[in-house]
Amino acid sequence: GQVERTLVLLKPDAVARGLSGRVLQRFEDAALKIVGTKMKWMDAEFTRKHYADLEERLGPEVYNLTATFMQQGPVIALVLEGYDAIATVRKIVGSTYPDQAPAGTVRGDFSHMSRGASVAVGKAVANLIHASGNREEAAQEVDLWFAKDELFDYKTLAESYIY
Ligand code: YYY
Repeated sequence: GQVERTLVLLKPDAVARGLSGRVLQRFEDAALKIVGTKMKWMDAEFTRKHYADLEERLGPEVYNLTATFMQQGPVIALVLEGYDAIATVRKIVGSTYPDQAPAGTVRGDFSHMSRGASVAVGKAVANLIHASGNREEAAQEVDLWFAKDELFDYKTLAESYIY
């Protein structure tokens, strides 16, 4: 592994439910460093760019539900940096479907909605967080969401112990 940057979104359900602080705490506790952050209310065009491969991967129905879900309120975007940050964040976040996410993960601990429930009400699964899936995705997503001068280099106190 090595030091990586990854994009995380606190989705509209996380922001609206007032979970931002507690979720961010988990990332900070794992020595992930905030190197960029902003709030944004996504529109249809930006959602398309963010989820560029989703329609192809999961079909138009899932795409449309997810796009609607992402635009129902503002999101908080974060770029997190750390050792194996991409995999570490995914581990902290847990599986896409909250009922398959173990206790101890953000989705496992805070999500209300199982996959079955989301299908039953015809909505996207409300799973609180987006996190880049791999290096290529992370590079694309960080680039889409943040300009170079919105990302910061600095040392945390923990870094002087770890590295
Ligand atoms: O990377 P991750 O967010 O965990 O899953 P993706 O397969 O990229 O799907 C993106 C997003 O779409 C997911 O977080 C919820 C939504 N979604 C859904 O509502 N129902 C599905 N069957 C699949 C995905």
